[in-house]
Amino acid sequence: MPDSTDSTTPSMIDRRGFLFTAAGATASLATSGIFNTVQAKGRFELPPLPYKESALAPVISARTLSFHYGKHHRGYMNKLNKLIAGTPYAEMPLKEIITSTAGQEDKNAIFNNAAQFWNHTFYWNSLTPKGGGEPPATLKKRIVSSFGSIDACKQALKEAATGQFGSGWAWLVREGDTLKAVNTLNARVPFTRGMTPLLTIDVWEHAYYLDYQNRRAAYVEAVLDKRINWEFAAKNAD
Ligand code: MN3
Repeated sequence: MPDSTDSTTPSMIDRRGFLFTAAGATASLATSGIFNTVQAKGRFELPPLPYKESALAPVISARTLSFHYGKHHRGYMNKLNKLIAGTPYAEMPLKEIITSTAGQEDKNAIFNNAAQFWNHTFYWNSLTPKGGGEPPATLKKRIVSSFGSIDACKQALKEAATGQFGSGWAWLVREGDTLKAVNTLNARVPFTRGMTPLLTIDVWEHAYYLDYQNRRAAYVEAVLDKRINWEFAAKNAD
């Protein structure tokens, strides 16, 4: 499925956003650690999966993960590396490439591949073999204050996921002091709109079609109940 035009309005980078450098030396946000190895010598490299390809089964099969990580994620990275070779983007941190190309028609290809490369790295870390269950206490408190209950938060995430027409992503985000469930189309990211992502669920068909066919809701429910990484979300909420 081709990516389409991104019309996200570019905005400031969240002050607590990713500050990792090309060398991966500076990081103000817990999640930035997961990106530390992705850029070296002007080329991005595929960060290792945080678990084995079979570790999320049966919720997400090894076959799905193998294609999704090995073909899709790698494919976005390869295209990005080709597109930025010999340009000033080759010297930029990934997040800066995304924020500086968002909403620019003539930079669509770079935006889409850079954002998809970032989104997938964030997605792998949003999942964990022993996921689901109760969020850590501090995050739980914030969820309850924003949504009313954990179940209501999961329901909002499910609605964001199933309500996304076509390809995209469902996200738990922090905007100011409030947590929200939002979705984005195709490659788009919440941080170009001043929202801090806490976790994400890929709702492109390639994320679930081998395991669930057209049943996106069943995939999202299983992920939320058994594989969602609340610890990761908690680290990103600060
Ligand atoms: Mn995907």
